[in-house]
Amino acid sequence: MGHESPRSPIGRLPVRKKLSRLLKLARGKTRGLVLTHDNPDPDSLASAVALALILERKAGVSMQVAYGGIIGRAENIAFVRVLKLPVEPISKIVFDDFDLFALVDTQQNVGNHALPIHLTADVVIDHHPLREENQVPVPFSDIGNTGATSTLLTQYMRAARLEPGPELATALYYGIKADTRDLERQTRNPDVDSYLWLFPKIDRELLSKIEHPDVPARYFQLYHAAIERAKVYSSAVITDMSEVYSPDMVAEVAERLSFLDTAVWSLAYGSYRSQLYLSLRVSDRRMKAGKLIRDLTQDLGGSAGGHGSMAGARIPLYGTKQQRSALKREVVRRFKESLGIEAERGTALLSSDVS
Ligand SMILES: [Mn+2]
Repeated sequence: MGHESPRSPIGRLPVRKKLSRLLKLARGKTRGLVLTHDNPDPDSLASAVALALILERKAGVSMQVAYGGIIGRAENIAFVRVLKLPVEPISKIVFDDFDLFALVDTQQNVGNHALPIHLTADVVIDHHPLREENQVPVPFSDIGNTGATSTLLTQYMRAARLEPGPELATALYYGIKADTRDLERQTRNPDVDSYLWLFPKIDRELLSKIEHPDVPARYFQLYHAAIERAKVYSSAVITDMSEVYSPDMVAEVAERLSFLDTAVWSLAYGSYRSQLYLSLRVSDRRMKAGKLIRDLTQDLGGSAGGHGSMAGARIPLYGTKQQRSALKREVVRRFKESLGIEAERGTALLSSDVS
C-alpha cells in the first residue's frame, strides 16, 4: 500500500464533515464553474461532473464544467461522447459569469489548469500529493490520499445520498479504473470500496465502447514513429515523439513503453502547439517520478506534476528550431544524468541486438 502522502487538514476529516463544509461554502453562490486539469483524463472529467452535480442538487448552485487544452486520446474522446458528459472547452467560458470556482484532479498552484492567475479557487479536490510551495490559501482544499479523485467524489456522492445514473457511475468507475490501472497502482482501500459500490450501477456496454474505441490512422502512424525512435538504456527507454496530434498521446506511449521488461524508467516527449510535453513512468516503487520530473523541469517554466509511479510536465518551447532542439536535448541530458546513464549511447528499441 505504500507510504502516506501529505494531506490537507480538510482531507483528514470524515467525508460527512467534508460534505457539510463544502455545501456550507457553496450555498448562497449563484453560478459555479468546475475546471479539470488541462488535456483532461477520465478521472478529472468524471470528478468534475460529479462535483457539479453535488453542488447543483445539494447547494442549489447552477454549475458548469470546463476544461483547458484538448481531449485527444481515443478512449477519452469516447468517454465524453458515449457518456454524454456535459463538459465545455474553456474558450466558451466567461469567467465574470461565475462566483464559485472549483478545481478537481489538480491544485491551484500546479499550473496545469485554465483558472486565470488572478482568480483563486474556492474548492480544490485532488488526490495528487499536496503542493505546499507558493500555496494560495484555498477556502476548501480536500487533498486526499487515494488512487483517483473519482474515489473522493464517489465518497461525497454517497455521503450526499445522491444515486449516480448509469453514465455518471460508469464515468467514476472508469476514472478509478484508469488512474489505478485496474486497482493496482497507488490503490487504497477507499478506491476498492468505491469501485465495488459503483460496479452494479455502471453500463457495461458503454464501458466497453470506451475501453475499445475506434482510432484514426494517425494513431498508428504516431505509435509507429515513437517505437521506431525509442532508445533503450540500461535502466530506461526514451522516445522523442516529435510533433503529436494530442498531448495525451505522450502519456499513452510512455505507459506502453513502461512494459519493456528491461526498463525501470520510461520517458516519452513530444511537442504540441509550442509546448514540450513529457511523460514519465517508473516501475520501481521506491522511486518518485513526480519529484524527478519537477527537478528536471522546474527552472524551465511550465508545469509539472504526478505521483510516485507516473508523472508529466509541460514546458514552453520558443526560439529557433535549433533552440527548441537544444531544450529537448537538455531535458533528456538531465534525465539521463539523474539516472546515472549519461555515458550510455543507447540502442534502438527495434535493433536486433536488444535481447
Ligand atoms: Mn487523477
